[in-house]
Amino acid sequence: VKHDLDDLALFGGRKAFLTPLHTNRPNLIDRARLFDRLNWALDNQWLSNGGPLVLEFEDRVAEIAGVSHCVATCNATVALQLLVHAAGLTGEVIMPSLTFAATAHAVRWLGLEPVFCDIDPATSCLDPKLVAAAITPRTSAIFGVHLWGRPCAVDELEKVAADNGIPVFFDAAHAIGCTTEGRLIGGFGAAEVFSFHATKVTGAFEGGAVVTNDPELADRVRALHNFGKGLKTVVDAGGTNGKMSEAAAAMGLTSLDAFPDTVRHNRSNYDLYLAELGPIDGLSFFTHDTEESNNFQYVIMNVDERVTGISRDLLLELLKAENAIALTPIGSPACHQLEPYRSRGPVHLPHTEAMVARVIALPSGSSVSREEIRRVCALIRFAVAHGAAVTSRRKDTP
Ligand code: T4K
Repeated sequence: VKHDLDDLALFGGRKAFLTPLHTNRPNLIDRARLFDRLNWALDNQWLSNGGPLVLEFEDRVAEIAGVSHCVATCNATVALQLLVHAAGLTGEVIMPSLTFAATAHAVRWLGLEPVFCDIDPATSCLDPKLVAAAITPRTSAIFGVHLWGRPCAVDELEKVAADNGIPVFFDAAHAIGCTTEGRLIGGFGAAEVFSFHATKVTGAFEGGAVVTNDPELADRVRALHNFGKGLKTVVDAGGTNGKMSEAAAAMGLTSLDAFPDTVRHNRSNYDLYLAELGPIDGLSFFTHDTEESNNFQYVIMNVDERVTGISRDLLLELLKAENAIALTPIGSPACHQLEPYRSRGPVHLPHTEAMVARVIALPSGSSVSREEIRRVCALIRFAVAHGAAVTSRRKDTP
């Protein structure tokens, strides 16, 4: 408990947490089940190349996404690249700048140009009207991103794509188990991509998946992710190695087993944050429609410095000093503010820039307890209650 500014670790006081409380820690799984699966795979002596655990994982992911086809991959970045090849994209791809660099890098790596488009601040995802205005003869696709598990305006984006005769794909790295208007994320656009990185709601150590209802596209992705074996038509890329291993699938399946518990835990963390910090002037949260399903993996808080007297950056610094490792969330800084895109010419995206300057991702996930969250909230309450004083003392502290 902090009573005055001297108690803050930022100014030499004792840290609130002895060991770092990380944001995006891997969610808890049943280790015995994981080890059983790993032992089974070792006994089975089939460790990669479409083994039985990968096939089971693909079936389970397709079911969660409500689609007919799933191709599991080594990560989501490669899954995005596979889609670029499978769909024969060229030239420009329109996407938000407010996303993790992987979305843009996947396209850039293959020599295409990501064209960054501003968001609708209400959704924090692509603004379909701005997307329509950004289309040029060189545009070959739209990549929407369901950032922080908040679904894009899928119908509007699909309409813009159809009107222009190009496909739309969705980077759903954050959005497994989420719905929009009761429809599951996974079945929108030509295909969607999930990530099963360790920090995601469902982890496979590293992993990704392309999900789609288009059998031909699924076949092409499946062939491309295994050196092009079985390709029915010529694809410039030939093929790559984007396969998921049996070990990753063992972890992914065990993590999917835990998914309902993880979501329940995440929901309770999210409700607790809202109850503890929601009433504080100057702090607000991205909320989720209670009629929809969500995985609640990301708890994103906005800091309005004009009200709190403490900036987002200083609040992060203060929390980090206490070992309560909150982060600037995925998408902050935005892609157009990062190399190699920044040097390619100035782009001004006012809504994106305003949002990245004020958001914080708070520690959540099933490895974070309610008691830890209460302590994080107590720190934030103290920091905001003394916002101006903390700011002025920080200026005087070398
Ligand atoms: N599209 C979007 C919208 C994405 O967010 C991502 C990835 C992708 C596509 C591509 O997906 P993958 O190709 O990765 O499947 C991490 C992840 O590597 C990346 O998967 C994720 N998004 C991105 C947002 O975060 P870093 O470099 O920011 O992670 P790092 O090491 O700084 O860790 C972040 C936090 O997680 C820290 O608080 C520490 C904690 N952590 C991390 C790991 C790996 C743990 O507590 N345990 C761990 O094992 O990229």
